[in-house]
Amino acid sequence: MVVTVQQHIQQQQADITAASGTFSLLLGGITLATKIIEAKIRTAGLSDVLGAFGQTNVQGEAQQKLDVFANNALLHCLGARDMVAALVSEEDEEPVTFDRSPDKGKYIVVFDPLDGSSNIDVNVNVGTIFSILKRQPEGDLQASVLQPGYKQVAAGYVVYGPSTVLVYTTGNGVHSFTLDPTIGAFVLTAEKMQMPKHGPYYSTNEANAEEWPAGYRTYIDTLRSGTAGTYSSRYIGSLVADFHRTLLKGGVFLYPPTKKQPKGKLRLLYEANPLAFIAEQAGGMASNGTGRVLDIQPEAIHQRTPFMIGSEREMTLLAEVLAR
Ligand code: P6P
Repeated sequence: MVVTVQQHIQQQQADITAASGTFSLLLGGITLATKIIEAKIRTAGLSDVLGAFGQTNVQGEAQQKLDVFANNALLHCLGARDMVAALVSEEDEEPVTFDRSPDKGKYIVVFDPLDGSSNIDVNVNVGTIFSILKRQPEGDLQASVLQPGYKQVAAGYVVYGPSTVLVYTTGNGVHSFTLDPTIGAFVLTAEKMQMPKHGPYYSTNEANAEEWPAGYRTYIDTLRSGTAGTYSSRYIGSLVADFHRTLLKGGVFLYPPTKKQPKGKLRLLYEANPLAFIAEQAGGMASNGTGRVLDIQPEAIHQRTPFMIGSEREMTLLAEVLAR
């Protein structure tokens, strides 16, 4: 008997808010949007959705047509759910808010609608990343958006690849689902996933190496030397795909600070935090080079962070090398 995401959520006992129908409905908005996105991606080459949209987003990046499509799908599917107080997207400068009372609008969803979209034209995996926060009783809505990652209620991603896989956690382990196109539902394929304590891959854009602080060059040189074990380099250039491999096979992904981007390239709220929550729930680790990603107090919704994430052994060695 297949188990869908909504059924799985309702089986979760760990967090009553996660098991409640409201939360299950909320996740249903995300799975619906990602199925709409998946259907468009699958036929991208056949319809006029490839290439640039002709505008830049708040990040100053050229929006791809599918970025806009994916963003609109999530805003539409989630905005219609009355438990949503606000939506924060990589594509929108400000949060989209809804005039709902705090007892109704209980959740804030933060998302990167289509991460790695520049790869879509060459048919490389892309993904949707999401993070769910509870609206705080005190303070304004902005204060509820800028919560540190350890306060996430849930986090997950969908990787659009040879198959479409959704991975999520509500703090009670990491679980994965595969989209079954014959029934149009994400079906449970793995529960309580564990990231290997060690893995044979390091994943980083080595073209930036001369711009990194020296400790990161020393670290990668150590992995390449064979003195810490045998490693291969794997870099897809699509965060969700590089992380999904790291979750399943182990190893380490790094996007260190560079001279051009001393605060890092990747975004804290809707890239680093959700993946860090998943990694820690699976026995892995996530760091900004000086501390735990999930402990960072956000100051702005689009702020960036240096981002290293992976297996216990590789992340422990990184901390040792950076501390020298
Ligand atoms: P670079 C894609 O544009 C992205 O935001 C992530 O998906 C990916 O990990 C990173 O940027 C790749 O950046 O500088 O190596 O091309």
